[in-house]
Amino acid sequence: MKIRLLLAALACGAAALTAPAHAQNYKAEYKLSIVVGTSFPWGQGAEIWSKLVRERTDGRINIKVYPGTSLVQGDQTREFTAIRQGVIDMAVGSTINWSPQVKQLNLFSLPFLMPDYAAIDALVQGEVGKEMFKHIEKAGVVPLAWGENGYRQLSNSKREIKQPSDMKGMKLRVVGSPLYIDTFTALGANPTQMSWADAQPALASGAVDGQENPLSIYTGSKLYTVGQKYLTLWNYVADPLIFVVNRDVWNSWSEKDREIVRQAALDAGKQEIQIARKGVTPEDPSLLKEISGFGVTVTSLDAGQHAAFVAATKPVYDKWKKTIGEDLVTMAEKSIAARKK
Ligand code: X2X
Repeated sequence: MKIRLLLAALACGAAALTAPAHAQNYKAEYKLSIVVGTSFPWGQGAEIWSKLVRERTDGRINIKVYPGTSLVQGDQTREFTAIRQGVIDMAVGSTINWSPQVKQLNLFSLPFLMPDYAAIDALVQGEVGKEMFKHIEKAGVVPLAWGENGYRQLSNSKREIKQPSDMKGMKLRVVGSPLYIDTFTALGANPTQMSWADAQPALASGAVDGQENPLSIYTGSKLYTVGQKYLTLWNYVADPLIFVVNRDVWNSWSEKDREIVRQAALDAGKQEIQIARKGVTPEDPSLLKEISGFGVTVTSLDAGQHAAFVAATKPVYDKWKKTIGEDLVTMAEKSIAARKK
């Protein structure tokens, strides 16, 4: 009896010694980076993740959301490197912004690869998603879950765009990867790369004629108030979001806390995807109605018009298939062909 009590006391003592030692490695606050504000679906996903982690760890892991990619002065294509280096602890980031460092992420920016939401799901929730996570892991960051920014639609202040020739010479702001420069050059436009922070004043001053972004960002940023009165729905690319943690931060957490953070990311990602699709799907086009209400000309493409855009960008697709990796792109094409609609 005595021995058992003694052993129990020793065990408690050992736990008491290790527990505070571990907690000491925890930071008072973990910095989580996002590009847009917390009112956007993207930002809501980050807030949900933070809240779930705080609750489920009883405050051991306390996350603060930094919108506007402010931890890298708005330079969103430097975000991934900053996460790897530990300037940023965590992020919910777009595949586009991280594609300069992880070239495989350009997959989602291949023009007209993903024809519908089932195709996006088939990629991120399937084999391709797992493969992508291996590449991110290899690049030095811990990926946990997928979210979604969404199908990127084209807006401009000049004229209705129904065919590639309507884009001739149009100055369009694009982000991130040189793949976007190639795509818009192939379409006859005049693309210029800049951060989202710089894009908004450039649209307001008329320095650029147009841009491409998901409708939640178009409406959330009220781009119709800065002359972006023509909107073409062409679903040419969609950018998923990825919930990640810096590797050293990840390793500093207990096994139990890592599991909590991972599960919270999966839960938040699932919710975020639902929020991101609200009002912009064929089943629920309510956001489109709202946009038309602001005097915006909303253009949908018929099959022939769509085919003209696909044909014009086909050389870009073929070129980038090689850069991204033929095996990975073929895996994606097969996953999409086999998707459940
Ligand atoms: O900069 C953009 O266009 C945005 C906000 O959609 C991304 O960060 C990819």
